[in-house]
Parts: sequence; C-alpha cells; structure tokens
Amino acid sequence: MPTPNFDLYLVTDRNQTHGGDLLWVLEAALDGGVEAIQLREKDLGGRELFFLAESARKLTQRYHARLLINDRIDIALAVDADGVHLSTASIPIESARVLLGRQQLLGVSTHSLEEAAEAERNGADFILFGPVYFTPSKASYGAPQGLAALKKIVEKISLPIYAIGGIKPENIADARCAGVRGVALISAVMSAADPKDATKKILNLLKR
Ligand code: 3NM
Repeated sequence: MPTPNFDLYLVTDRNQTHGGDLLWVLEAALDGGVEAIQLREKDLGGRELFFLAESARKLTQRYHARLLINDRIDIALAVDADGVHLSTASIPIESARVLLGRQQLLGVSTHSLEEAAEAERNGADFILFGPVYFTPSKASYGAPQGLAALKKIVEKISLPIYAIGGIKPENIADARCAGVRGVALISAVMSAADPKDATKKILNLLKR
C-alpha cells in the first residue's frame, strides 16, 4: 500500500493567486520544498485541465515531487500523475482503486468520523480531515470542526491524516499536537506574496 511521504500537501486554486500564473506559483512552492501537490481546479473542463496537469506533471517531476489530481482519474492516468484525490462527490474509493491500481496514491477528503472510517475500510491511502479552522470557501457548510474533532479522528483512524481548512503558520503547531501526519492548505501558499518563502516557513514549522 503506498504511503504518503510528505508533510505538506499543497492544494491548488488558480483563482486565489491574485492574478499570478498558477504554474509560476507551483514552481515557487516546489523551490521552497513542497513535496506533494493536489491539482484541484474544479471549474476546468477536461481538455484545459489535461494541459494544465501535463505542465504540472513536468514541473513536479523536475522537483521529484508527487502530483495528485482532484477527482479526475482519467486525467491522472493520462498525465502519469502519482495519484488521485477523491471528495465525497467522487466515484467510490473501491472503484477508483480498481482503475488506478495498487501503486497509485489515493487520498480522500473527509468531514466526519463516519466518512474517515469509511475511507479507511474502502482502501484510501491517506485522508484529509476538515475544515479544522474557519476558511471562507467552506463557511456555508457551518462551523469549523475544531481541534477536538481532529484529535478524535487521529485516535480512531489508523491512516495518515492531514488537517485542512484555515491552516496558517500560526496554527500549525496546534494541528501537529493533535497527532496528524501533516497539513494540507490552499491560501497560505497560493495567496502568499512570496509563495516560496511561505512554503519554506510552513515546512520549517512542520519539522519542529
Ligand atoms: N477542503 P485554505 S477545507 C479544499 O474541509 C478544502 O475538506 C476542505 O483552503 C475540507 O487552506 C478546504 O485556504 C479549503 O483554508 C482549504
């Protein structure tokens, strides 16, 4: 079973770069040391996403970093990505595994103990749990889960767990204390004035 060998999982959103080119931001983050990227550009159609994924693949390969594609198994296979990241709206984990094979990384987003346990039962390699803290894109789903819920997931689930949602340099130490394998985030790097520097800072905090 493949295991995630990264502390920081950078999730993309090209609408949060203040107009900066996404590939430029990704290269800056890779330069800063990020080892895993999830390409998550939900509004792009297959063709545009394919070409973006192909460029992201070349870039991540140059830096020996993992590339996972959100939801789109076809695109992950077409560009020879390292895996796929599934949401609750994606096809079932077992079916994704059949298409991807044993060697590809399968990450799954979860928002409750039930979802996390299901992901574990059905063969996910790692999970995200969130939103731990407030984050504007998830505000409509209600209050954030908080650290206590994160700790409970860590206690009950044996898969590697990444905290997501409002993760910033200021709260990384707390998230780490909850026992997570690492953190996943968008804006702390995507919207940073200096994404390379932001990445370095976050990675240093994760190493402490
Ligand atoms: N998924 P930021 S929270 C994409 O809880 C995503 O599953 C979440 O963005 C979940 O790091 C989230 O800017 C947004 O808060 C993460």
